[in-house]
Amino acid sequence: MNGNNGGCQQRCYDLYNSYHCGCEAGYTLSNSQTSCPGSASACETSVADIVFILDSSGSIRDANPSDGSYDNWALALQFISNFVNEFNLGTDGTQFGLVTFSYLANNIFYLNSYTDKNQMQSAILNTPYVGSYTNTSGGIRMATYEQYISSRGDRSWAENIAIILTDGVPNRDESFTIPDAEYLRSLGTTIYVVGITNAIDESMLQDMSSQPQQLNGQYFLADDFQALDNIRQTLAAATCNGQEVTSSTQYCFYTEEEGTICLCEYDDCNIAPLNGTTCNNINECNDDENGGCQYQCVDTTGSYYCSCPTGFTLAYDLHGCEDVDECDFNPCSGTTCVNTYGSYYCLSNSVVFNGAFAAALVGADPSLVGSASVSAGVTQQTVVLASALAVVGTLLVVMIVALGLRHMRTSKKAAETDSDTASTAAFNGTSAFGFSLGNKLGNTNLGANFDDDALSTVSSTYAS
Ligand SMILES: [Ca+2]
Ligand SMILES: [Ca+2]
Ligand SMILES: [Ca+2]
Ligand SMILES: [Mg+2]
Repeated sequence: MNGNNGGCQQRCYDLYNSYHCGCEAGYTLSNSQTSCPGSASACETSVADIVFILDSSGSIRDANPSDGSYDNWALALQFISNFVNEFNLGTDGTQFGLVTFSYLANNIFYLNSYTDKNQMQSAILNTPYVGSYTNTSGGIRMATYEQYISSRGDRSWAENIAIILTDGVPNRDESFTIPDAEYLRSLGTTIYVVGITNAIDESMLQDMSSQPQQLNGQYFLADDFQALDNIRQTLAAATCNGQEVTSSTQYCFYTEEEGTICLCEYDDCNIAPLNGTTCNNINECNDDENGGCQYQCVDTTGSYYCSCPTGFTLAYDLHGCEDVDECDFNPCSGTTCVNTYGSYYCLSNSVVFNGAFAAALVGADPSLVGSASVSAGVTQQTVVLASALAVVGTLLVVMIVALGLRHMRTSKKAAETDSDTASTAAFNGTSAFGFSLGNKLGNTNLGANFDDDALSTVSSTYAS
C-alpha cells in the first residue's frame, strides 16, 4: 500500500489484489458511494426469485413523526421500489413478488405479475396500508405456499430469496414465526430480515434469517424508516452476491469487522474498494438501553462512559452504580454517622434541642452543624430521637433500595447485552450527576439541597 494508509482514515486491510478501509472499535465506516462508477451494479446480472414480505401492521404508522414530515409506510414502499431498480427484471433475470402482512397476509403481486419495471414500481408504491396485528408467520406462509410455486412464476433453476421487513415483534401466531421461517429455509429459500426501529427483537430477526445469521450479512437493522435506505445497497449486494455474477465490475463479500465490503474491478490490475475511507463515531448511548449504563450514559468520540449521581460510585463493571459509604470518611465530627443508600446523615445534638427532623443533616457539610451542641453530652432526648431517626432512616433506606433495585432490573439486561461493547470501549471515569434526595423521598424535609443537574467533579479516573 502507499504511504497514506491507502487513503483510509483509520485501518487499512490489504487484500491479495486490492484493499479496503476499516475502523477502530467505537467507529463505523461511512459508505457514501453505492455503486462502482461507470459500471453496472452487480445485481443487474443476477438471476433470482425474490419475494418481499412486508410488515403492514398498525405500529408502522403509529411510529410516524408527530409533525407529519414523513410517512413510514411510504418510506418502506420507496425502499422496495428503489431496491427493485437495481435489477434487470424478467424470466431470464430477477423476478419479484410482494406479500404484506398484518392480521392476515395478502399477495400484492406474484413473481410472474410484472416484467416491466415501471409497472412493478407503480404497483409497489400503491400498495395499500392495512394496520392491526403483526402476523409475521402468516406472511412467511403466504410466500411459502402461494409465491414460490411454478404457476405463480417460480423457476426451479433460479434461487429463491425472501426479504422480510418488519418494525417489531409478532403479536399474532407468534410461536409459529421461527418454525415457519425454518420450514421456508428448509425448502432452499434464503431469508434476509430487515428490522426497522428499536421496537424489534434482534434475536427473533436473527433466528428467522438464513445461516450464518450474521448482522449485515443475513439480517440488517435500521434505526428508523428514514435510515432504511442506508442499508439498501448492502442488502442488494448480499442478495446478488449469492448469484453467479459473470460480467460485473462490482464484487462484494462479507467481513466480520466491517460488514459487507464491495470492490470495483476495473481490470485485473485495477481493483479499488467501493466502501468509504472515513470513520464515524458510534453513539453507544443512543439505544433503548442507555448504553447499558444504570444512570447516565455519556457518548464520546470513539467510545462512551457511564456516570453515577452524587452519593454513588461507578461499579467495577463500569455500568452500574454503587452507594458510597460516606461514614468511612468520618464526616460527622465525632457524632454518629449513618450511611444510607445514596447519602448519609449525622445525628447531632442540635436535632435534640430543636426537636425537628429538619435539622438532621443529610449529606451536608459537617461544618454546618453547630460545634457547641455537637460537643454536648448524650441526653435521654438524644437517645429517643436517635431511635426515631433510625426508624425513619431504615424506612428511607428501604424506599431508596427499592427504587434502586427497580432501576437496576431495567438496566440489567442492558448491561448484559452491551458487555461486549463495554469491554472494548475506553472509559474515562465516573463523573457524578447530583440527584435530589428530597425529590426521591417526596420532598420530606430531611432532604438537603442537591442540584439535579449539577455535574460534580470526576471522582475517579479509568485509563482508556
Ligand atoms: Ca425459484
Ligand atoms: Ca461514541
Ligand atoms: Ca451512602
Ligand atoms: Mg407491528
